[in-house]
Amino acid sequence: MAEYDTLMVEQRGGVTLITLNRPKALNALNSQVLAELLAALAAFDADATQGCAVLTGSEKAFAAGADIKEMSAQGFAEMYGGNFFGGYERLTQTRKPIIAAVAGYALGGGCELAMMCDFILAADTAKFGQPEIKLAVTPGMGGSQRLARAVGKAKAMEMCLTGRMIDAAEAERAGLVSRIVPAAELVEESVRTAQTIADMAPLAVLANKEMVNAAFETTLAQGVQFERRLFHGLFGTADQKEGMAAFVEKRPGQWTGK
Ligand code: CO8
Repeated sequence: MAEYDTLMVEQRGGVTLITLNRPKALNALNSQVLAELLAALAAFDADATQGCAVLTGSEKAFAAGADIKEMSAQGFAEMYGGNFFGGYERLTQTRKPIIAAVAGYALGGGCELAMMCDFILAADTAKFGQPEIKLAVTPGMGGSQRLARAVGKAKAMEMCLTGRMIDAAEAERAGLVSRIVPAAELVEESVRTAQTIADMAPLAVLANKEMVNAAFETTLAQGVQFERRLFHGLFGTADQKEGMAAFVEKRPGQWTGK
């Protein structure tokens, strides 16, 4: 498996565990992290033995944002001309699911990175925020858009305009995270959840991810139509035959991914 400077990557059964590893900078995201993360996720997506990824950080910080030291001296020409961090959106094109396992700070780009994953499991120590306004800028990796969709206008607006952080309990109430886990169990529980997904029929996993994401891009009628077409399409797979036969025969399904 490839070695990275800013990430640790390991496979646990069908789960790829990716750990951001810039502890001295609280996992601040720079161009190297971006390049390595995209490479690690591309390798995960292409590996037929892997069914779900977990992206995590340290106990203190999932990621404290984009690297302020890397950005501070840049001008408009470098940022706009070089499409600074523009490649990050490619992360959302990963076809298999990615769970963000967040402990400690997920701020600015760190919160945005977590929201680009398919769902967030939060440690009870997690803190989410978009503090860019305090640096006289704004979110730049989709935060204003994804936060507004996740928690609604009022809370997103307050968070972006004041930079106020929310804790795990508030994040769960607001619908930003799927659930809260004790910090000491975060990685194990996230890997367990990811393995549950990795054990499902692979084509059904891709289809479920694709159709939930379609809810954010289409009208209700188009989304429902898209769902029905994918549902119909899965009846052309061997795994659908196996899954329904296994239910009737009261045994676990054996998937071929076909
Ligand atoms: N960038 C660079 N270095 C950082 C960052 C960061 N975002 N966050 C922390 N660090 C560094 C600190 O500079 C410090 O380094 P050193 O020891 O060399 O001084 C080290 O990490 C430890 O940090 P602290 O001493 O500050 O630790 P504390 O426990 O006192 O505080 C905080 C923790 C509250 C998380 C604090 O570090 C903090 O406020 N960090 C900055 C948070 C922030 O403002 N994030 C938003 C950044 S901007 C952004 O993310 C924009 C995203 C969009 C970009 C896309 C462009 C297209």
